[in-house]
Amino acid sequence: TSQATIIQRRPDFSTISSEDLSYFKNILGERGVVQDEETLDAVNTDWMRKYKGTSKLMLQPRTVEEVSQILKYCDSRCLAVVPQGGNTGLVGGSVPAFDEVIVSISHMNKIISFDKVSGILVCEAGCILENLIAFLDNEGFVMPLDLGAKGSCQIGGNVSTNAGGLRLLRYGSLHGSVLGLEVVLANGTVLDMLGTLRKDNTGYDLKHLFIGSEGSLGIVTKVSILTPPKLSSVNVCFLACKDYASCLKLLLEAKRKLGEILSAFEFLDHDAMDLVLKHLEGVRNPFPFSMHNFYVLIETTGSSESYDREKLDAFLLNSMENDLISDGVVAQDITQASSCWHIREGIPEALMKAGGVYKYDLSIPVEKMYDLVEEMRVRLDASAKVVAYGHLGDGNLHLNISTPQYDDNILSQIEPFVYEWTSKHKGSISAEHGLGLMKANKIHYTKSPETVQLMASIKKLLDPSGILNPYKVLPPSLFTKR
Ligand code: FAD
Ligand code: 2HG
Ligand code: ZN
Repeated sequence: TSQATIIQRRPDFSTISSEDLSYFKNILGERGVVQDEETLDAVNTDWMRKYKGTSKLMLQPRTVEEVSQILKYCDSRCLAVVPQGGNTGLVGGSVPAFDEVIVSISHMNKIISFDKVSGILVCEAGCILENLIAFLDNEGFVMPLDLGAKGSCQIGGNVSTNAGGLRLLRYGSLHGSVLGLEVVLANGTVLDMLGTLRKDNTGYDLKHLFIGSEGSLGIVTKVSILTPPKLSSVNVCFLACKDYASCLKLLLEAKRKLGEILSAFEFLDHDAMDLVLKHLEGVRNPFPFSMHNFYVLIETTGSSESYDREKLDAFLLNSMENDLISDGVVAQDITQASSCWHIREGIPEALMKAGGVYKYDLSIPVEKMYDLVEEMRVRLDASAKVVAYGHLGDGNLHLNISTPQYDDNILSQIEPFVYEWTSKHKGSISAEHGLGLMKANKIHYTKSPETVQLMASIKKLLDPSGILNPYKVLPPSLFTKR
């Protein structure tokens, strides 16, 4: 992509030698050292097939000691490293920019302990989110985060991107629910911060540095996380709204009337729905006989079926009377509920199938959010489809511009306009996906120069040679040797 071509490989990084390979085989065994072309092709390529590296080596450690030995060695040899989890990241952070060594955490996937009274789960970083969800379901608990990539993404990747997802509205961000981490620093030091306490104000709470640092400060090897109990009563409804203002009024009403049982409030516009219906198999339009401009998915989760249903019915009746919704369905069983969720969660996949896509993951004050979408439609001609959806309840817009193929002309119509607009409205250019390779040079649109400087100092302190996920998160120019 054009983003990737403007950066240069750092000449001070080494390239893999046969001695390096012998060393890695010695500590990991043959099976932990992957060099076959097909596998490398897959792990060099991101989920969107937009970013592609040229790494010749993937390492698959199974223990924290192995991760420590790998990093200590890479640091001494000045070999750059990219930590990789499920490789579902959407900003080019999980694949090499050039020939960095891929350190895959996939084989570190054991559940270590679960305390049924406190709900605290301790596991290795390579556990796939869906497997943790299934494990907890059996114990009568749920993960405090859920996202469309759950079948592949790993908890270590979720922590490293501070993934938000579909339940943040209810359970808050990982900065709240992650209680502890084990992390390996660039020089191989193992930081044991794997606490399981709700309260611990002893000194600086360093784990927060690693939550959302996208593999640039250390490799997360274990996670301790607070999980809420699974509640018996879940309702899902899929509603249609005539305009964006009605969606906002509906959000306010949902917060007031559904209160403590509200567990998700997601929105998509007409173009997002169109795309899903066109590109995903087995999706049914809940309103086949009418066109709507906006759709809202609301989920409630509580402990009393009759009480929750009464609340939801009163909210829906009130919203209809006040003309906030023009149509709606309440899922009658789990199958119907999951087909509502399938529409919402399937949008990224539909976008991928439609051709080229430019993704913007923005936090914007909700009243202004859709103005950007409309302005963008005015800027672009009809060949570019402007698709908007996201976590409205969290003020997070996913603005996606879908094109038949990647086209630098279109890109220049979108950027820097989208970043300038967001910055002007005091928004964030990365609400939940991180900066990765895509936005390392854009951080100043959201963060002040002093803040970026301090981030760079922290990076230099923890990773003096800069081997961990170089070119990502912070502007590469801050780390070029003079
Ligand atoms: P990867 O993609 O492998 O890596 C992501 C970043 O974390 C990279 O920078 C990588 O170097 C680093 N990393 C990974 N593992 C480690 C580790 N153990 N230690 C240190 N660094 C590590 N995001 C949301 O926030 N909300 C959503 O709703 C959401 N929905 C999605 C839906 C789909 C269909 C897809 C494809 C993606 C979605 N995402 C969403 C993007 C999200 O960032 C990732 O899905 C997820 O959190 C990344 O986990 P992963 O294991 O795939 O990490
Ligand atoms: C989602 O909420 C993900 O579906 C992906 O964060 C967003 O595709 C996107 O832009
Ligand atoms: Zn999202």
